[in-house]
Amino acid sequence: ASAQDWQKRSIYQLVTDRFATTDGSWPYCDTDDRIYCNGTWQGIIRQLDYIQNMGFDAIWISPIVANLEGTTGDGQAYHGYWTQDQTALNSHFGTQEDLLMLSSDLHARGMYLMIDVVVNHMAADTLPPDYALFTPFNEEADFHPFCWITDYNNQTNVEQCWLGDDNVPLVDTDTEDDTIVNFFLDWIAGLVCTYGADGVRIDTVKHIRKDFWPGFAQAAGVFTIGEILDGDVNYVSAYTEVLDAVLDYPTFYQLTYAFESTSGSLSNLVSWVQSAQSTYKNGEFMVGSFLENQDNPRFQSLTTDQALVSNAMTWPFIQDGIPILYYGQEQGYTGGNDPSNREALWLSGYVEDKPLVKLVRVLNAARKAAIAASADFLTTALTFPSVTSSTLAVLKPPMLSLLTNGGSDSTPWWSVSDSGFSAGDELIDVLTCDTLNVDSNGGISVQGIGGMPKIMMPTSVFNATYCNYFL
Ligand code: ABC
Ligand code: CA
Repeated sequence: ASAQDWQKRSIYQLVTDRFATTDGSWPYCDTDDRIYCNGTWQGIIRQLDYIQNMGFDAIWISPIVANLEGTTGDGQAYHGYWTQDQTALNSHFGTQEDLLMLSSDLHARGMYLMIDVVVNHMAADTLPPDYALFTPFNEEADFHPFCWITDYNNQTNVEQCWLGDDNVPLVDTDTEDDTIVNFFLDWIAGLVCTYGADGVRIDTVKHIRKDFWPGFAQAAGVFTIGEILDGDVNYVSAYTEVLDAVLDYPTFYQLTYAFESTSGSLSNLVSWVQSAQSTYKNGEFMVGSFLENQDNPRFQSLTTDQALVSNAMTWPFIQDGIPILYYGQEQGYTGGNDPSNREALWLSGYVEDKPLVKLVRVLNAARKAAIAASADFLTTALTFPSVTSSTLAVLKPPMLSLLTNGGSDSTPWWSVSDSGFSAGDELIDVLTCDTLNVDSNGGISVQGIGGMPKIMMPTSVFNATYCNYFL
């Protein structure tokens, strides 16, 4: 599927080992142990209703290829990022038939599959590594000479030295070598074709020279979204030129700072977003927008104020890019830094009758309704018609979202003089089903309760039955 196809989608990100088991059992899983917990591709198939019921129409699964076996000083390779054999599947997650079945079951539901891939490195459990353990490259000369990354301001150091640590060095592939480059072009084409992947999430993009990526993306032949773990818009922006899309790390940081407490800065969030809109190749349209992922502390490890949580969770669904929700966020998981943020989802019981699960469902419904109602929704850049120290209005017609970081004790007022709607239009808050009419000057003024956000849409475009789900 193309970048345009993905723009309409909403992505559920999951760690295969932690999402669901083949037989539906709920094995003990302590994140601190950093070992495999038995989640599988068959388990994902078993829980596709759970994902689809929330309104997601795409999933991003953790890496699928064979990883180093056994227990290292940093635990086991349950997350899938420690490649040992690029040409075999990780048997902990199932067989080739299982993965093919996942792909075809998704497609039968009209859903997309995104596969996570790692080109930058292979993983070893000794230093120096035993190169003979790697497939297909099994010689020292296939990798950059050993040096740890020590200087993130030196791009050559970032690209040609190694990530990881003494326990698990991430042995840096020589992506300057044509034979290796050509292998990866064939490899990604084959992977996408074999497993019917509709998109690819690319790991450690900033650790490989930029001009490697256009050819790789072309060989993939489907939507590519890269991980550039950096908070700086200008740094990330360069990669918007070489891949279809980037994970929106700069906005992620500002979103977190803005809503993790009642004193966060909403105006910083606004200026970062505006800067990305004007700097990225396709503005903010070609980004993956997220509040949580496998590398950062979950939002609820920073605050458990449910109003702040609800406001922050709303953002990815009302902005210009593609929403991504990391599994477990909807169940209110609170894990901190890696490895605590990779809790087993079965421990939640996959309960759907919960506030945040319902919030996600209505957020997806609102976004889908906006896309269906307006041909321009996906190509109209959001604006901020009102910003105060604790309130924010985000306009992306036919959606006007009202956010606040006042917290659950607050009763915010939003006054938006230019709402983007016409005088007299009836708007519905999709989170409460409350309605109001646009005033004679085209503005609205509305008070919130309990610090909760509002998403206002014309009554004519939002099916009010979705509000009932939320109540
Ligand atoms: C393991 C243990 C951890 C332990 C760690 C040292 O080793 O589990 O408990 O703390 C995989 C596993 C991890 C594992 C690692 C290393 O491998 O999932 O559990 O950690 O063995 C991707 C994936 C990630 C994956 C890998 C490796 C890469 O999303 O899940 O990890 O394939 C760098 C990379 C980034 C990578 C990330 C983990 O490390 O760039 O691609 N993620 C700065 C640097 C970043 C750096 C980041 C973290 O620190 O600039 O490049 O990311 O080390 C902002 C700045 C940023 C700054 C952040 C911290 O602050 O703007 O620049 O990032 O304000
Ligand atoms: Ca590298």
